[in-house]
Amino acid sequence: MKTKASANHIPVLPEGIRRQDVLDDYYIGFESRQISLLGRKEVFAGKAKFGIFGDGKEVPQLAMARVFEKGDFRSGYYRDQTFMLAIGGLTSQEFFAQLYAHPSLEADPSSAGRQMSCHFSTRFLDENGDWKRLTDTKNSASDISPTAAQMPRLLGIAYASKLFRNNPELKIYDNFSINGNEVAFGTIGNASTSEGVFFEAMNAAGVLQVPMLVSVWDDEYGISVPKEYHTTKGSISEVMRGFEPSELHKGIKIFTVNGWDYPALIETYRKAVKICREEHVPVLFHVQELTQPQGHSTSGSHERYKPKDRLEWEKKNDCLLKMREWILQDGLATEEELNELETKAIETAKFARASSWKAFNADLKGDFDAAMSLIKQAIQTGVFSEEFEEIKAHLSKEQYPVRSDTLKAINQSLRVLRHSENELKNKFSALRKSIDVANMERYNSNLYSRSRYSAMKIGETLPIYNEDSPLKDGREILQAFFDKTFATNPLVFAIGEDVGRIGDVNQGFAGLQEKYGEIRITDTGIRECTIAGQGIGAAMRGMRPIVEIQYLDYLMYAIQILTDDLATIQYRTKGGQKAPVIIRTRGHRLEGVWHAGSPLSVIVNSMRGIYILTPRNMTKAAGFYNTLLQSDEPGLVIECLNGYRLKERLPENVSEITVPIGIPEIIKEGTDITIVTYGSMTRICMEAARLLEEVGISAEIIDAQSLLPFDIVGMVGKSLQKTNRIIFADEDVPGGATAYMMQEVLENQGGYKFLDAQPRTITAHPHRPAYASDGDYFSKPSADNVFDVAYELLSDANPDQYPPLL
Ligand SMILES: Cc1ncc(C[n+]2csc(CCOP(=O)(O)OP(=O)(O)O)c2C)c(N)n1
Ligand SMILES: [Mg+2]
Repeated sequence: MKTKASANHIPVLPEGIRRQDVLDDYYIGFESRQISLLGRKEVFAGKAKFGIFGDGKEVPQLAMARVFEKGDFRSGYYRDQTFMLAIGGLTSQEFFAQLYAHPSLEADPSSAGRQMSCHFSTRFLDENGDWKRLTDTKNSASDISPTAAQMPRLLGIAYASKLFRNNPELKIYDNFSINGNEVAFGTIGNASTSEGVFFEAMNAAGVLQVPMLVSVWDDEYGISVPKEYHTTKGSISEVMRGFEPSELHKGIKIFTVNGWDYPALIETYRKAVKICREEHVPVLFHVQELTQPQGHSTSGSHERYKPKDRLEWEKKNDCLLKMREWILQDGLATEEELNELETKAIETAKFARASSWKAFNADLKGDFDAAMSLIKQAIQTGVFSEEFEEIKAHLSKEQYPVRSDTLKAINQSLRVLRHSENELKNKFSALRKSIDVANMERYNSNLYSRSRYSAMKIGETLPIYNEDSPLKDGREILQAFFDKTFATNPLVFAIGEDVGRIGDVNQGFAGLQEKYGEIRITDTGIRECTIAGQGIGAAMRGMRPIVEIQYLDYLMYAIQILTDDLATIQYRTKGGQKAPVIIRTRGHRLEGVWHAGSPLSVIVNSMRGIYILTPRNMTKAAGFYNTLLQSDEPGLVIECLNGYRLKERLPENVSEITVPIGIPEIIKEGTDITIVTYGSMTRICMEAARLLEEVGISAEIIDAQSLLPFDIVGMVGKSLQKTNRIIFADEDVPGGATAYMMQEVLENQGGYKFLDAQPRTITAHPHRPAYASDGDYFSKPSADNVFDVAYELLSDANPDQYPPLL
């Protein structure tokens, strides 16, 4: 190997790349490798819990960073630390802070210690929750761990560029986009391309023709499983050939390049990004021959499963090593110069580790010292000194004490002092309370928006009617609302199956595509997961998407992305990113096994972080849509499938009404029993109340309206205090959302104190609903069922007045 440039050798560098650029890149790559090596050691030394790093993927990321411009977005996965270092979106200190789980935004701006190592993000929002100028920064959406789950939102990020380019009304939003020039860069591991959602997103990108550039880091493995188990023909670019553009059709452009070939990577990325940025042609960029020098993660060692020859090959073909060889061969630097540069990178990495560790521990120390000082004071009092010596010894023996160790010692102290009434106990108690408050902020805050746009801050604007307010079909109320919304807010767009040409299957968008154009109300393929993702990604760039899932039953296809990505965005970035997308769907009662679903427990329990709203009619639905649109938060609105043709009066102010979130409504007052329900069941319960009235039982019917959050004002508890009997009724499975509501009322609202009878639930049968009218009657709760349960409760209390029916 040549170690020195010969006097007349002219290195062949990609155009516009100077020698110093190459050396700067090599430096970043080498520093990145060092932090990976040190990171693994930190885990084995017990200073961090788990590590997954980007070693072996450095060189292609340096090349990708060279074509990544301000305003662009990354939506990737845990291997991308080199890229993040190269774009200035990460420092080595921050890398270690996240590895240690330092719960501070200053230390770990990606997640404030909430995410495991190498889950990156940049901050889109300022400390007030307002958008920053995203066109002035290099942006990264916040990573999540489920393989390929970066793909749905990636599609939406790319789709936003298309909207900004093609909708002239959006040109004013130059804080979000400059004429849609922004490229959405995706990264994904070779094995993760086997996930269905990868293909779903790629197909959608090909259909939509959006600037989405997906790099596949192919190291031929997915943990221990080699490529022949993952991918047909062992190559994702081969598999995708049919997506390539032809003379007749647009498609996805495919590039392949070896991951150790720095100049080829630079040139190929340039070509790829040009067509992607200028022409909005999606790209698959298959980077081959990559390695994993340290194996998959700190959980195991790859020597266990990789054959010897593969391990040997990986050593020789390490991309950084190959880059080094190329630098020397092309005479861009001497061996000595590279050694010097490497020594500096090693020192920088070590310094980063040391300073991060110091900062992490300095933050812990306050609580630790305060607890230790109280424990020592306790020992000095001579009372329980043996117990306190033990607590002290226990806490002192921790090599790297963390916050929970301190808290365990305080809690143990409080248990020892449980019978004492002295200053010391008060001090322990005060310390525990102050630490609890601080830790709530560190670990439990930001599930929802804390900005001034929080949906919880939006009050009620009631509908206004006059004598002439016309009676309309429910669908027409919605249509009138959406019409005004599209007219006044250019950021709003709607996508979904059948929403465009026919104005959705129930006509809520009827005529609106014709009026506002295909760019505003757009039909999509049948792909619920990426419909949701398309909304998530676009909302992360300032748009206000309404994404439609045709029937609630098919939300199942999108639940993964809603629960893993959308529901966690605010939390996992500690308020650094948001995606105020509205998911519109329709459910509850109609017909049969897959058009009458009401799986609210699945939804409520998987989507904390998203508002779950169940309006009983279309006026309420319009009010909820408006509340969400005025806020900066995501919500799922479930319209009643059987409500589109029911008559409602059209309010004068249909575009202004808002329904507050978390506030139920008493839709019928009563004194004997409280019945809490929502959605289509409200009409059933009202019918039951009429039947009950006939036999002299006065039922109070409460429409919860909003399940997440549920009754934040304690209205149900107050009703129970009056009636002393309660039924929770819905169409979910037994133990589903009725159990959730019951827990809210009996436990959180203290409702158990007011019960004079067993609290009851009325639900559907545990199976899916059978078809047709009888199928519905015998599967879902009817007014007869509600009557029976309410009557039984009254009969138990007063059999003379209410003799048993059966
Ligand atoms: C949905 C899901 N299934 C399984 C896992 C566990 N897992 C984490 S990484 C990984 C392998 C990914 O391999 P690849 O996509 O090739 O990326 P690489 O780690 O090789 O860069 C698996 C199975 C996961 N995170 N998510
Ligand atoms: Mg792999």
